[in-house]
Amino acid sequence: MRDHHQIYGVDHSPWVQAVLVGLHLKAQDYDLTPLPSLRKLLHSGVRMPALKVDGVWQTESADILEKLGYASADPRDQAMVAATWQGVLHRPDSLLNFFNSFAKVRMIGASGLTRSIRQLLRPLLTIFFYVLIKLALWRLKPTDPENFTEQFKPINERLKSQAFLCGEAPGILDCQQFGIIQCHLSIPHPPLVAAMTADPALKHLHAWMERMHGLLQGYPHLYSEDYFTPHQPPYAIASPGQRAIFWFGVALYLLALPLTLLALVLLTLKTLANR
Ligand SMILES: N[C@@H](CCC(=O)N[C@@H](CS)C(=O)NCC(=O)O)C(=O)O
Repeated sequence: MRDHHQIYGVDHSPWVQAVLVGLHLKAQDYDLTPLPSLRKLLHSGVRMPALKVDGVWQTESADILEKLGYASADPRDQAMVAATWQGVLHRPDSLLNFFNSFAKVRMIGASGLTRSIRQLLRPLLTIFFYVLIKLALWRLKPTDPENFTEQFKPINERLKSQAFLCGEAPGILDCQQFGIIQCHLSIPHPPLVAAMTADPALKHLHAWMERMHGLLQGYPHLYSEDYFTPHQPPYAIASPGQRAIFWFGVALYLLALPLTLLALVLLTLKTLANR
């Protein structure tokens, strides 16, 4: 029997993507909401992904994937995948692009009115994540590598002799690696995208992406749909009306700046307290 899961998260997040890919590969149904419910907010703040398994909130993507039946990975292999995260802090390079890409994330389910109310609340989360990444940049002061190809070479090497990172069938590492690549493509940084999708030095990685594409027919959170074959239908974005509501929300939060700052501090405290 297909299980039906409620999951909170935005599909820009590599960890949310990993869980969604894991669910899709196991043909499990789910509803994804890009706004946490009040209950989830009180439980673990805005940290994503979050999925209730047997009545208990799970907020670690690897734990969620293991609960879904994927075998855990060796820590060295986990590190190999995590090493391909360089470049992710370019997401807020353009403020407008960052907010626009959040505005485009579609809300599904619920009535039109409920969706519109939720859409008005979402800019607050967008501001939260924008500030979070800007703070990380300020604290870590990362510098770009000479090229973005190097970080993918161990993955590419692994895929020379096997179809998937976990062997002959996709496993937890494949979900996580695919999630990181979707994250990179959700707000593209051109040098990173060029390395990842077109550098011939990564041909085994590209062949693996095509295998994953083949398995993920109908997956609605694909940001790589144009880069690899088999091509998939374009990513379905929020309607112009829903995007307008999002931008109206942004204006409201800016007009009520003191209250917005207070809400951001409360969200941060709640999220930190539950880490
Ligand atoms: N180790 C966690 C990482 C989750 C994570 O860092 N999620 C980010 C979004 S990409 C987040 O919610 N950050 C907010 C925070 O941690 O305060 C997992 O694999 O699920």
